[in-house]
Amino acid sequence: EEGVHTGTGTGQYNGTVPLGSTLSGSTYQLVDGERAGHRTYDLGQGTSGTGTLFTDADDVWGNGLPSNRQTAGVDVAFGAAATWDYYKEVFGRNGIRNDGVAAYSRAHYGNSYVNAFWQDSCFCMTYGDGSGNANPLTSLDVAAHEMTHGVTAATANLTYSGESGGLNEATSDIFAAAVEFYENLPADPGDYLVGEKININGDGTPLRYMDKPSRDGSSHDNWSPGLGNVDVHYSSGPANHFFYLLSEGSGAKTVNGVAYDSPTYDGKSVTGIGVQNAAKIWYRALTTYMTSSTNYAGARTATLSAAADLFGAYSPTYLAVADAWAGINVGS
Ligand code: ASN
Ligand code: ZN
Repeated sequence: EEGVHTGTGTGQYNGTVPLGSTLSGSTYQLVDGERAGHRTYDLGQGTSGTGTLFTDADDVWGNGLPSNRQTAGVDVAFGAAATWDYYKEVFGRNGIRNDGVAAYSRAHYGNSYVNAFWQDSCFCMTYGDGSGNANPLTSLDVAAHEMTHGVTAATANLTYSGESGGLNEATSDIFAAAVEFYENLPADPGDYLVGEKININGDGTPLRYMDKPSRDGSSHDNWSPGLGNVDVHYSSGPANHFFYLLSEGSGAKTVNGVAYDSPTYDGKSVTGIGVQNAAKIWYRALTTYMTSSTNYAGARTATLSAAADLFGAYSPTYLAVADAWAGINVGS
């Protein structure tokens, strides 16, 4: 009958997943009736407007291959749904602005466009098809990263330059990892890598590494006085490193089959508290204590305040937060 349905889709990266759809007349639309009506559009290689809403006759979407136009739509619609569910189920957050309103997603932006982006102006996310239009930037971590830019804008509103810009970028990478772990897809289990599915470097390596961000050749591992002059996608490194240390602890470790080896600036060890506890602390810091001008020192005090609220001042978890900041050369 008309209205809310749950279809099935096969994405390029997410595997076969459930998808919220809506039956209108005899056609299913990629409109997620269970999540405030989030809509997924096919830009058809255009770069403006909304193109066409994805529609389908049988509510079975995509085939896992980039040659099928629906495949990218499956991955981005699922990414938006998973991220919506994560914020709602873990934090009680009702949408990006906590106002119950859905954003929308646009796939197939431009030609061989190698990026994805969030815009507050349209309250929407947009995804390129990547090199050769065959490596779309539509993985779960990329979708969660972009959607989290909307959450950051609606909360701390960290200015997108200087140290606050690095913290803004790190916030998107942090919740990208948290969503991946929470969703635990067989096709894309949780990791502390960013963009490991999209082959953006052409050699299968990820875009960013959280255990030791300098593995990408550009990101910084630790805070230093000139960090605010670094591109925000590289000055995010120390905060990503903080989050890894807090989640998993220092040293060598394998998680879901991926090997990490996280050093500390001060040479002292950090004991991990688990990714979802670390994410809870970052979320409370972001939404309660950080402001548009928060820098790394301010992020330290914000997360310590959040940890005190959630776990108790000077609790083992609070002390792990302090140790993880010392591990990236913030505080002592
Ligand atoms: N994909 C990039 C990001 O989310 C787009 C940008 O540079 N803002 O950071
Ligand atoms: Zn970003």
